[in-house]
Amino acid sequence: MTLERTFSIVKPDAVQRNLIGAIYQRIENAGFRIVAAKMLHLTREQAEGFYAEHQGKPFFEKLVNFMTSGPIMVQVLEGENTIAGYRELMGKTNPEEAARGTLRADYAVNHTFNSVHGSDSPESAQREISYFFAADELCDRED
Ligand code: RTP
Ligand code: MG
Repeated sequence: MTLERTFSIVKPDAVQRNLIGAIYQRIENAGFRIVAAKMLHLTREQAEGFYAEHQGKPFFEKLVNFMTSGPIMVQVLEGENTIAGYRELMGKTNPEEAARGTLRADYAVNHTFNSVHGSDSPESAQREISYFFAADELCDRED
């Protein structure tokens, strides 16, 4: 079995509504292991750097304002096929298009306040994990 890691955020709208535990439960029920986690309140600079690929898009300002509006939980998930599998668990960006039973269908408020983030490729997973975590903050969960 090849273990794959992805980077995940519980966004400010979900932290504010006390949904950290519910979302962690769904992540663990889906078979992913949390190997690192912490709570942060992003600065504008951190949010702009994290979402650099979206700079210049019409929703960029709104996204940065949202992501700096309150604390978030950042975590690294490990398991089989974790990048694609966690994207599937999240559902589509816009909750109106997200499949039933996905995190966004169940928890997102709208297209921007959509409760969770997950890396979209191995390259972004690596970049995003190292954006927030040092190598020694990731725990070995192979058991
Ligand atoms: P994420 O990066 O947060 O996992 O979400 P994603 O891949 O599904 O969506 P992406 O296209 O990367 O967009 C990043 C985040 O920007 C906000 N957004 N708002 N039209 C809009 O109002 C709009 N489009 C995107 C969402 O918070 C989205 O997750
Ligand atoms: Mg994305």
